[in-house]
Amino acid sequence: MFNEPLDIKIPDGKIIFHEGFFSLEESHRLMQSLIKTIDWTQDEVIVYGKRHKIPRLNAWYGDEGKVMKYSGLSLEPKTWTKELLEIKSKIEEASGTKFNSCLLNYYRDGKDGMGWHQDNEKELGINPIIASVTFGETRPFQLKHISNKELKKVDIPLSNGSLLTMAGETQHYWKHQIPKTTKTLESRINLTFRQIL
Ligand SMILES: O=C(O)CCC(=O)C(=O)O
Ligand SMILES: [Mn+2]
Repeated sequence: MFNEPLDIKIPDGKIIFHEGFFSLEESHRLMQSLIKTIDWTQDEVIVYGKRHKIPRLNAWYGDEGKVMKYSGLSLEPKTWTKELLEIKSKIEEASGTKFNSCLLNYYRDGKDGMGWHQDNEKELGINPIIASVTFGETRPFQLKHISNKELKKVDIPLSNGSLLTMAGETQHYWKHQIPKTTKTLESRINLTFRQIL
């Protein structure tokens, strides 16, 4: 039923969605250990001169020296944990791609989210491959084309244990977001593996 990677056809981009990439049992075990072992923080950003806490917890792990610039933040990576290396090696094997960094986001409930953005920081290179793993609650991952208004929004429900890969020109032409909702939701952890040049 699950376990077949699906090519989600979008113009000007490449997206592969693999539902049930991790089994339910693995997903549960990994989510529980990530909650405990990751050094979660709630970063602040400055928008129009005012400080705001971002609406989620986050963490940055990776190879030494791979500094991440993200929404005006400069994050030094923490050292890989056992679970992160386990997840990384599984997705590297499946995708045939190596990753040296991982941004983790912990959406505590529906009030946490992430606004429209592109993962187009210059340290990711021209056409980055970004592998996104979800544990816990299903949240809609929405994409909208930056200039072609004829194209409909794309909405992919990222379920527990799923792996979504963005590649090709996706980061040039599409923005993505995890919308906030007033619905009562359980928590969700997302990991985006990246290759910082
Ligand atoms: O939580 C998600 O699925 C998206 C995360 C994301 O877009 C990011 O970390 O840049
Ligand atoms: Mn992103």
